[in-house]
Amino acid sequence: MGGAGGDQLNGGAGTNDTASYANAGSGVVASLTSSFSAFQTNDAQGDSFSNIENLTGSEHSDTLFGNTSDNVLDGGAGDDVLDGLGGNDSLSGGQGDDHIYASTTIDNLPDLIAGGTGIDTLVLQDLVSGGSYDLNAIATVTDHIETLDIRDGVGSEIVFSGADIQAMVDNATASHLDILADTGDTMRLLTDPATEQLSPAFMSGTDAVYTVTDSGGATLAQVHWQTV
Ligand SMILES: [Ca+2]
Ligand SMILES: [Ca+2]
Ligand SMILES: [Ca+2]
Repeated sequence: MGGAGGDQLNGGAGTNDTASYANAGSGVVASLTSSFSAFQTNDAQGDSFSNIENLTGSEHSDTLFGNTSDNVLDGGAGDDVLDGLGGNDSLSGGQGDDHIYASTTIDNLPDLIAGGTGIDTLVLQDLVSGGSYDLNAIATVTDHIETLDIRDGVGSEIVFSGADIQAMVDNATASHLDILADTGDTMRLLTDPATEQLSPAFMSGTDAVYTVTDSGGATLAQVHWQTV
């Protein structure tokens, strides 16, 4: 546990060692990637980590960076920012309105993205300009996320099913996902049009609440597309 002042934290052998700031009196910026160590603040300022794979934040608003290995980042309470920086990470926001960054590349698919309580945002990274990304893989590992942010400066297509939105938001047929998009982004239902439909039909550039309905017209989920 890193207290005030610069600490050298060494987890020793094993692949599941945690540096915890759970008792810190204010939020910390902490990074397992040493090149970001100059950005560390408060109880994490001056701390260096070796053989540490995981970080636990305080009950205040923290920013936690992992490294290229598989990390467990737990923000705890407060409005936290979590970025695993590659590998198969487990990223838990806990209480508060959190922002969790995750790569869309297969090799860096997180094992877990858990928003916890609050209004939580998943920021997708590494989307390909002109490419199409199936949300299913990341939706499968995602819980309690209310907002999807794909504003990365490139135009890409997001494809999904009603089940994917339900898996991400975890509110059954009342699942409502806000999507924050660039002007060049589009979305499409991946499923057979005879099975699921968007109502109204998606119009690129039109910000609206789109309802995913099943073949009988029943609501499965809603997507609020917002170009901002
Ligand atoms: Ca926190
Ligand atoms: Ca990582
Ligand atoms: Ca949260």
